[in-house]
Amino acid sequence: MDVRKAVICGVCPGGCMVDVHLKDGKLIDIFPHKGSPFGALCVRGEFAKDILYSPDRLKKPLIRMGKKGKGEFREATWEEALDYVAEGFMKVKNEYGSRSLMSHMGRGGFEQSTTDFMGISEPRNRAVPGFFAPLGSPNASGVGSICYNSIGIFAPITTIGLYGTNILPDIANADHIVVWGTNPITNSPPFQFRAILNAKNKGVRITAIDHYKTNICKYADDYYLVRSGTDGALALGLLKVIIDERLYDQAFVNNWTVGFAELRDYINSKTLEEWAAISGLKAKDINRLARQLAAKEKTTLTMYTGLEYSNSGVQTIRAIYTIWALLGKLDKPGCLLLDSKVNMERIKEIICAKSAEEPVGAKEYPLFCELTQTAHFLKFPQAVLKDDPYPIRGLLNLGSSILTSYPNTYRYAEALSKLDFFVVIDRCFTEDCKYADVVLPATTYFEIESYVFHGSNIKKRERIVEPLGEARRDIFIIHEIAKRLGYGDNYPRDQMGILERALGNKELAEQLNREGFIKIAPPERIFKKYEKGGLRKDGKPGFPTPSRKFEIKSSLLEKYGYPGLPEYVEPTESPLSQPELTKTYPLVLNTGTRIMTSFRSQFLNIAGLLKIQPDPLVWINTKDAKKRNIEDGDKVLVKSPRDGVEFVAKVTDEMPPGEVEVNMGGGSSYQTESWAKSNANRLTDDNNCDYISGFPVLKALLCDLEKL
Ligand SMILES: Nc1nc2c(c(=O)[nH]1)N[C@H]1C(S)=C(S)[C@@H](COP(=O)(O)OP(=O)(O)OC[C@H]3O[C@@H](n4cnc5c(=O)[nH]c(N)nc54)[C@H](O)[C@@H]3O)O[C@H]1N2
Ligand SMILES: Nc1nc2c(c(=O)[nH]1)N[C@H]1C(S)=C(S)[C@@H](COP(=O)(O)OP(=O)(O)OC[C@H]3O[C@@H](n4cnc5c(=O)[nH]c(N)nc54)[C@H](O)[C@@H]3O)O[C@H]1N2
Ligand code: SF4
Ligand SMILES: [Mo]
Repeated sequence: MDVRKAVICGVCPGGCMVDVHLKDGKLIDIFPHKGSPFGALCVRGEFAKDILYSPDRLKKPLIRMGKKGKGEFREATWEEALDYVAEGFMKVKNEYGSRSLMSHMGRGGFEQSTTDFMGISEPRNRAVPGFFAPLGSPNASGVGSICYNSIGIFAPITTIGLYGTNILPDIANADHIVVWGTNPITNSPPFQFRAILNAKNKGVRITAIDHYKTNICKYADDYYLVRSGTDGALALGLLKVIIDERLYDQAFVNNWTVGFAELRDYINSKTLEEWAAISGLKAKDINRLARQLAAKEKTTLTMYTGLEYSNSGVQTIRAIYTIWALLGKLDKPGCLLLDSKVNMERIKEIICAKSAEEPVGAKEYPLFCELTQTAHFLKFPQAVLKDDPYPIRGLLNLGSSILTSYPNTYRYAEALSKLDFFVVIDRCFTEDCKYADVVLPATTYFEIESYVFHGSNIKKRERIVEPLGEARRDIFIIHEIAKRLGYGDNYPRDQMGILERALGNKELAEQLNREGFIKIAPPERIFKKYEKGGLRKDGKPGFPTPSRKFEIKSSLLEKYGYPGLPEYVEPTESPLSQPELTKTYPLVLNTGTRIMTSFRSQFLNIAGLLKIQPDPLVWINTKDAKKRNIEDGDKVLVKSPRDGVEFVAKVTDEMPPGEVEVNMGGGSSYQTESWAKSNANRLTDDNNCDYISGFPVLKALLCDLEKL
């Protein structure tokens, strides 16, 4: 038995440190590496060997033989497949122009080096600004069209001037932790939950805000259940109490904010009872929560996807930041810490043409395209099917299962089927692959050497096993395609090249390669930097916004024609906005809360994990179920105005009356039968989006249930 200690888990990008047992070069078992704060193992990690050796893994390049959608392919050599890929894309370029080429990267591109060299969701100065940029296409896109950017870019940049990654909950020093629209228990990696657990053991108060009683609600001292998609109204109700009761930090408001008076006027357009009624809470609960937020000096906040998928998700998140600002809880110990990250140097010149064209989606979501410098993938179908704003004809998709992840599956399937040339790089034969011209097999992280960041430290990722079949590392596949298109040098071609470019210099790269670990002491923490300088590039005091203030009223949003204040918008498909439709679809449909056993569409073919949760579930309240004659474990049809999809009922009072929650991720034929037929995104709508981010409203729609 070969035992390897303190290596990085290779199942997901989480970066947990584990010990592995190997025999004859094969992974046998995996354990958490005790003693390290990053030594964790989630339930999926426990099934690492089944995931690594899953018979569903792609092992050879495939070239399509039959009609699109049929799934008939032949195996090819890498040389043949890569030449064919380059030819296919060049043909599209020659026929329709460079702008007709698009790239898209999903969750499967989150291995650190893939993200660093292909990543686009945040301006990183190591990455090429889009795979087809050197040919002159502005159309790089990614899963940031549907995840993270509202919380990571749009809300924080328009309010505080920083990226979300630079606004950190100081969980270790807090007296009160608010967990809002996120579930650190199921969401992996498990580090944040551990920190919360430690805090709880020290007696720190935990408050959770969700749309149903999740397991983090059960851990919390208090929890509040809102009607899906209405957190904006709750936040404004809290702000009303904070302002009416003068709980705010007067000096901070005077010196460091713009828009306070306008916000107060806007909030007073409704009574507290009215704000409360919209969100499904009582005025006295909002009053109590506001007082609790103000009471403790060290109140911190963690929030995420539960807030991103409503019609005003960006404004909701801005309203929540405003609560912390008014309470004077920014950049103080135990509160929300602010950082200004210094980008690493770029050591390699990137070949890149600046396109004169606007990317797809710039017309509808100009701020999205400006701040991310990418195309909006929600507008991909219309570009293919309607040539709007111009035709997209070629797509390179790395690590995304588009047909299970994007709303209105049929429309995306139609778009994929109409492409002239479509290439998929994945580990499994997803539903998307059926429409591909070429499918290229990617390695798991167990099969590659790389690096991960643990706080400010850098750890080398060791190769644990040799690549399966002919699978190759993503960034090398990308290098090979780029080489054939004339710009291979944009991407590293070997391990040292990766490390040198990633770390910004040769010495660090050699050190990491030699020692496996580089400790970099974080800079000494300075608090209240808005008073002293340290947040802005010019070194002056203030926030890095145009006004130098915390912008309750955002000048950037106004510049783009959006309301500057964090105004509330009722979900456009809700019992309040559509009473007629509600007669046919009386339940609020929420989709996609994380489950521990899957990772979006992934692992729904792994027997051990499926034992824990075999079927895709729809959670429904006991009374709502009884009305429909539904019992726990029944097969039911979930019907939305778009389609009907089969799920298995979980009848429980943990789901409040009037709300349901369905699991997402199903819909690929390599998954087990019950998941393969249950694609939640057949129920969702690609035309119902947050007006700023263009994120689809995946968590505030209408539906009904029928027993099958
Ligand atoms: N209705 C509804 N829809 C949703 C959501 C929701 O809550 N509700 N959530 C949204 C969110 S938050 C997100 S992030 C998106 C996720 O959208 P996707 O990015 O499509 O996420 P996954 O389903 O995880 O698909 C990842 C794909 O990458 C492959 N893969 C994994 N690792 C690698 C790798 O190292 N290399 C390569 N080449 N491929 C790899 C996997 O096999 C899988 O096919 O879905 C969104 N869609
Ligand atoms: N095990 C596992 N881990 C994952 C993933 C996975 O698929 N599986 N996906 C990864 C991805 S792509 C992402 S983006 C992150 C996301 O990480 P999280 O955002 O933490 O994901 P969830 O656990 O779904 O937590 C979202 C919470 O918001 C709640 N919620 C839904 N609608 C509303 C609402 O209207 N208001 C409020 N207040 N709450 C609401 C949901 O019930 C849920 O409890 O997790 C990552 N980690
Ligand atoms: S979260 Fe789970 S699967 Fe991901 S790296 Fe950590 S242990 Fe592995
Ligand atoms: Mo996500």
